[in-house]
Amino acid sequence: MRIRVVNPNTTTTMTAGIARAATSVAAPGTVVEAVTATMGPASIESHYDEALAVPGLLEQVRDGDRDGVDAYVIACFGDPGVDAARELARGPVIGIAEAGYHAAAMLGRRFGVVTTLARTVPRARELADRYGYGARLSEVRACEVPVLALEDPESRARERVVEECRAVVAGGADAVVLGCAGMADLCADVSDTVGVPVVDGVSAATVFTESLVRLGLGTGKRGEYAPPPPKPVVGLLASFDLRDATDGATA
Ligand code: 2AL
Repeated sequence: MRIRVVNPNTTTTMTAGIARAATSVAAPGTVVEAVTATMGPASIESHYDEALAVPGLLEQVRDGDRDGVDAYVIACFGDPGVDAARELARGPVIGIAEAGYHAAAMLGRRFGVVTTLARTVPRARELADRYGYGARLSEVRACEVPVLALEDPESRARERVVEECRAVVAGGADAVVLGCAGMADLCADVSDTVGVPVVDGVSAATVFTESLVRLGLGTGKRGEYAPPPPKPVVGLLASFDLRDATDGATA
């Protein structure tokens, strides 16, 4: 089984951490392909960044489906482009917020999230509503460490994440979801320190996609997630024209 874990930001050191997390939980025989978007922002911490990250991640899904990839993880906590990716993929596509929330909701009554910058808090809440977990989400707290600074020991990221996780637990949460793919490496250590289940969405999404493939289940292709209607795409995005791929027409 091939699972493509897409880092939709363009920072390869972050992809390496994502690959470690995904590989460490994958079953023997599962091939985890961690890939980095070839275009887009270095990190994703605004709606603008999210929008710019979507073409790069769709390229990875489009090419993966052509090459026989079985399932996809979108490894950014804003779950950018997940619906569009589902239109391109036959297999399952799971975002890491989606996976983290589903896992946390099965581990306790209420869960909280610790994200990077405060400006990403509303997006984390919006996604909880979207996935049906609004009433189970106790709070979303920000550690105020920018995404790429998570890798910098001088940012004291681990301490800041632990501090915010403790505050989430003090607020009544039974479990905590880490709100950034760049926190995956911290997860086991933070969980031991904080004393409640701490969920890394990258690992959760990896095993969820793996399970769905093992069950023989893929994205439903009859309605909303059917392949997008082919049409001309021009300008910088011309390579995203799907007409060659779908009906052999030329541009
Ligand atoms: C993220 C993430 O997971 N990857 C990224 O570049 N930004 N999330 C976040 N809350 O900042």
